[in-house]
Amino acid sequence: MRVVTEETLTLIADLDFLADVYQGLDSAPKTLPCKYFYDEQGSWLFEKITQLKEYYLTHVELDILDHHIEEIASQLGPNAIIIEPGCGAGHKVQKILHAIEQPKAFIPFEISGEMLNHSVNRLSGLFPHLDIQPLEGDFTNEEVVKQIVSETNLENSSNVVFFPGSTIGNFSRPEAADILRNFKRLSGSNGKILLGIDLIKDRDVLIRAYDDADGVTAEFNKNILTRINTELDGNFDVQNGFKHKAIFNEDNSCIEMHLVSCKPQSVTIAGRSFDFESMETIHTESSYKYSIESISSITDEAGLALEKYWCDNKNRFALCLLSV
Ligand code: AVJ
Repeated sequence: MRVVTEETLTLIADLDFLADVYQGLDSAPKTLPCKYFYDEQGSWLFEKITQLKEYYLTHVELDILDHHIEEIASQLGPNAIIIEPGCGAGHKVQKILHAIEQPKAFIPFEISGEMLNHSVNRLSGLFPHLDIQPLEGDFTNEEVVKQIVSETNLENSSNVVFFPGSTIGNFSRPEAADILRNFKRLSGSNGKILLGIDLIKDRDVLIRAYDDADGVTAEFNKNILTRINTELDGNFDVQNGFKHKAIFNEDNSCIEMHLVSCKPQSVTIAGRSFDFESMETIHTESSYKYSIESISSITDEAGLALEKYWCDNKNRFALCLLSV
């Protein structure tokens, strides 16, 4: 085995990424963390996914928002501070900011400074009088959130934490409860959380959403290998070496995305090699699906009350209103 040389390491900008990739590929079964999907190309591919007809999640959630916006806005009340952890393109929060009376501030809360800039620029163009206060940090980290809450005095106001898109689905149930506890801290006194969850449904509908006919999701999944090649001096055969696969794990109510090795092969990453058997998989993402019952048991665990929820007429997706 070749050892990783000093020279190789100085070429690698993100050593956390390298450590996570080594750890994931040393595990059995092999895994890679889904947060690494989202470089520039990956974020663009995700935007493309949200426009696919098979990927019902985005358009159904937008429809629910449009349909019930007045009731949602009245539940959230006037003068709220809106906090959005992991802000995306901002199309959803835009609807909330339009509908509520006199939002006091908008706080996009993101780990990537680049994404934050993007979101601040877009929304300040749309809402020139809105006070926008970006926060850079990891909303999954309890210590980070505690520090922010005390430094920014958020604990003394009533805030709305907006977490749409079924992003909560990327976390296991215990992790999801921890994240909701963090959101409870952020929401302050008398605060609210508006949470988007994807509902358990027919297997075929779920699989199609994660394995679309145009192969956009396959490209999105494989992009993590391209990233490893360019950023970590890897040599994955992205085109022909691996195939995208989506399965529905019914026991866990969870969609799993995998990359399946098409042949026995060895791949080198920053000087270390990893062997793959034919058909061996890398588990790249879990996307948990909920029922109203299963989400309310998690909100209970986090000390939050599920006050109300809004669904589409086919019960595909739900927006849940939680209160402290
Ligand atoms: C951004 C986590 C909500 O799980 O549906 C889309 C990511 N993965 N297609 C999801 C994703 C494949 C998405 N989330």
